[in-house]
Amino acid sequence: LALLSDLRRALETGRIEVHYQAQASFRDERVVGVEALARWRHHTRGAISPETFVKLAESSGLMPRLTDYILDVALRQAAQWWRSGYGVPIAVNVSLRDIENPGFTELVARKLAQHRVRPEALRLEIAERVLVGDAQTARTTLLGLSKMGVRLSLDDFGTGYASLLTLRRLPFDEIKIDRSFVSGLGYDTDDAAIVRSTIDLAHSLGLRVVAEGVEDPATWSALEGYGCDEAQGWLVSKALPAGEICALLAERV
Ligand code: G
Ligand code: G
Ligand code: MN
Ligand code: NA
Repeated sequence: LALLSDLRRALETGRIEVHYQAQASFRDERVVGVEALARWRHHTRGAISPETFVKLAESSGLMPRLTDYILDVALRQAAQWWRSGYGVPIAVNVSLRDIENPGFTELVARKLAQHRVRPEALRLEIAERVLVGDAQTARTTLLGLSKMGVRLSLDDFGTGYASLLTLRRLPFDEIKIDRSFVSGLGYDTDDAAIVRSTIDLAHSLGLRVVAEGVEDPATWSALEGYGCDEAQGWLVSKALPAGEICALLAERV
């Protein structure tokens, strides 16, 4: 409970930071996107993992506030990068709580207008595991966002139960293969089979594929051979503060 009120205060006083992790194209190794990742350095407890405070926000009703905050920070940053000539689409994680809110599409439209960012420059990531069941409001929200031009990513793919039907019914244009499959590529033949067939399946449905957790050149080569589109992971960059990732953007966009 103390942590919850500290989180609320951190959001009010702007003490949640946003770091950015680059995504690179396999084709030419250029940076083609960044993911915004929330970071919280608690004044006495030190770094609190996003898993902890995202879960806390989710269970306490604070999620809309967190998402609103991250969208503001990330879109302000995106607008600045575009003005500087090295703009790339920026990805923001959202939760089921967000997309179940009937006003969410409108909120995103308002924020894009406020920060003067094109809808195509924003990507929203939704974890696969949250999309079980038939959440009709969530579906309506995703369709509205997609119609507006915002791009949608199915995150942590492989960890949930999204069926082929889900992929067909919802307007995703990208999946992100969870790093638990990617990290074993070098030695686990099952992981290799899963990753290869996931990429083929996604492509045949017209979806682009991002591999998460690419940490070494051998994994990069394997994924390149499977026809994967983009890599995110420590080999490309860690999640870095805006001031540090912009050097990479200036050089590799
Ligand atoms: O890379 P990292 O350890 O920061 O991320 C841990 C988890 O927290 C990931 O599942 C990521 O999607 C989630 N996460 C990080 N930042 C945000 C955020 O701003 N909003 C939401 N909903 N989830 C986030
Ligand atoms: O939103 P998502 O669940 O995809 O969050 C990505 C998580 O993965 C974050 O916690 C991030 O810090 C972490 N991460 C990103 N790249 C790597 C990597 O190459 N290796 C490992 N082990 N973790 C990574
Ligand atoms: Mn993500
Ligand atoms: Na993920």
